[in-house]
Amino acid sequence: MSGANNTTADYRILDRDSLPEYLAGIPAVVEVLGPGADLNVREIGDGNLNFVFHVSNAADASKAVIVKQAVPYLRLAGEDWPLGRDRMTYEIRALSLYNQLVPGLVPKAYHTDEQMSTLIMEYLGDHIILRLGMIDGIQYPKVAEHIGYFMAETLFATSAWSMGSTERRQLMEQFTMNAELCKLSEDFIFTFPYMEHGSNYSNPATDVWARENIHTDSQYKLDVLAFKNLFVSKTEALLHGDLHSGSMMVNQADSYVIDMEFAFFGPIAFDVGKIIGNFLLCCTSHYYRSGGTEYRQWLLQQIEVIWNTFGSHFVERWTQAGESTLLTNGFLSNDEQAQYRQTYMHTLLQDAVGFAACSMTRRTLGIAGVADIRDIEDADIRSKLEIANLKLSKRLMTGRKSLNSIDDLLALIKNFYSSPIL
Ligand code: ADP
Ligand code: SR1
Ligand code: MG
Repeated sequence: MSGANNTTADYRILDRDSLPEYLAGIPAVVEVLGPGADLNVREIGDGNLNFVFHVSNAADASKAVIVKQAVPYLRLAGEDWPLGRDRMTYEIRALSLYNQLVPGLVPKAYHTDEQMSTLIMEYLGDHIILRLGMIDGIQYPKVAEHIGYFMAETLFATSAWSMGSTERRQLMEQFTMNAELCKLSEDFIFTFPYMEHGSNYSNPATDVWARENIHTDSQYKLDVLAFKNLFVSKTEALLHGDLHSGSMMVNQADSYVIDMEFAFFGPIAFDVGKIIGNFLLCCTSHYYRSGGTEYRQWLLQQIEVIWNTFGSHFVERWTQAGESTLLTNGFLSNDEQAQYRQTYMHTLLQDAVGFAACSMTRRTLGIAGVADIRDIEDADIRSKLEIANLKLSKRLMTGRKSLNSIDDLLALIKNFYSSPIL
């Protein structure tokens, strides 16, 4: 089966009252929660799209699961904005593949139900959303390595450097029709935030700045368009598709990647750039938040570790790979291959920086903001931080082509932050 084709016949929206009975019919879940147990059910979803329930044994809270269900609308916008439930089928497929590729970096799936658009998975009770930890200025010693490793393993393994032509096309077919979520990204990451649009967020001083410096900057918008073109046309690897600090659950030792419903075959640089952009959004917020200089430095170091871990693992996998769609014994010498890999990684960094720039602007001007900035109550402070993020986005976009290394990127960022932000 290629596209997910959910029918309504077997679908109903679950709630606190109906969940216990639904779960009682699923042996794998009964095994986790305990047979015949009284259940406590809480809706804990804080995301933009779906409903997420924490369900636990009333007598023993250590026995718990997470139930995530897609509803036929965009939660962020309300029931008047229809959105197909197919997204859960793609999340189920991606999570299943990730459990093979990077077990221990994603939650275990206990049960999946495409007709009900439901995923029942491991409860990560000892972990919190990375974005919330970073807002509070908490350092996580392993998270950057985990993110870099996750990207290297998943992106290399699903690329044409690793897979044979036919098996790769079969895998691509499993994700090609994640059309509605790709369209959301096309609209909300690459289009609406750069123009007047009814869905955009509004903060008066930021709106004025955006009108004068974003909406009317043809070169910047043409650059964004070029990245939108890359997004829709470069089917390089299976992307997570929404890899930001809100899609990571962490503690001091472990990190888990969640929420892979946007998975599709796209440009590797998109996943890499999105996560970098989100660390920068947080860094800017700490010119106001309590983390201060030390935490801002830590955030920038993490960008370096993410890139270096990603780059070294990705290149290591590539160097060790056997024959694949793109690797043919005897076609290039070892020296030619090494040279090519270097050029490839270099371009990937520049493209990741372009995607980071888009990510920063969409989270600033578009409907779906980030709590790092949007939760700051003082509109004047918020606006100064927003404008700083927009300026940094523009600086990244114009400067990306002269970046030869991660050191160059960090130098550009530090130079930007050397001017007053507030
Ligand atoms: P959405 O697709 O709507 O964005 P998410 O997958 O991001 O939903 O989940 C929303 C929230 O639910 C997360 O921010 C997190 O707080 C919680 N959550 C999701 N999965 C888990 C899990 N496996 N364990 C614990 N909490 C989870
Ligand atoms: C309307 S776009 C909603 C956003 O929320 C999701 O988490 C993705 O980031 C998406 O772009
Ligand atoms: Mg999501």
